[in-house]
Amino acid sequence: MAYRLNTEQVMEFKEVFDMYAKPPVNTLSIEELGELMEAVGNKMTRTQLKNTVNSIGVFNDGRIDFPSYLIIMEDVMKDLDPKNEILKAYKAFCRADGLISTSELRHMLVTLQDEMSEDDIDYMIMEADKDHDGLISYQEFEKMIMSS
Ligand SMILES: [Ca+2]
Repeated sequence: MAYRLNTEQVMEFKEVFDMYAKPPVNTLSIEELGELMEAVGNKMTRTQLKNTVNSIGVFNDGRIDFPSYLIIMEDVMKDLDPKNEILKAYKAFCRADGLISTSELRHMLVTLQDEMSEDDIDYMIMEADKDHDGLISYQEFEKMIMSS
């Protein structure tokens, strides 16, 4: 599922990009991309940066031009997708053993999202708890979110 940036976001990113991509080349090195990402609150490790840049396959002569940068930002913004937010919340809520009880999960979902009724949530959790042990593993949870 591709994330589409809106015009306003593109303009904002262009402004930031121009601050870091200095003339005459007007492109970013991986280091400069790293500084930029940190400045906009998306601090990434060098490995993450390399993986991101390599994964989009637009790594020409080791520098990132504006269209490539936009693809990277789409990728970053995709991680802010509501489903991913819920997955992140799961990781924050779950116990040390990586499990969450169905009642805690129910509470989390009722709090976090307002598209589903409580009945829908109950049904979804019942379906997700494949082994009926009253606990939802991360795998059970991820399947549930991704299929909803
Ligand atoms: Ca279970």
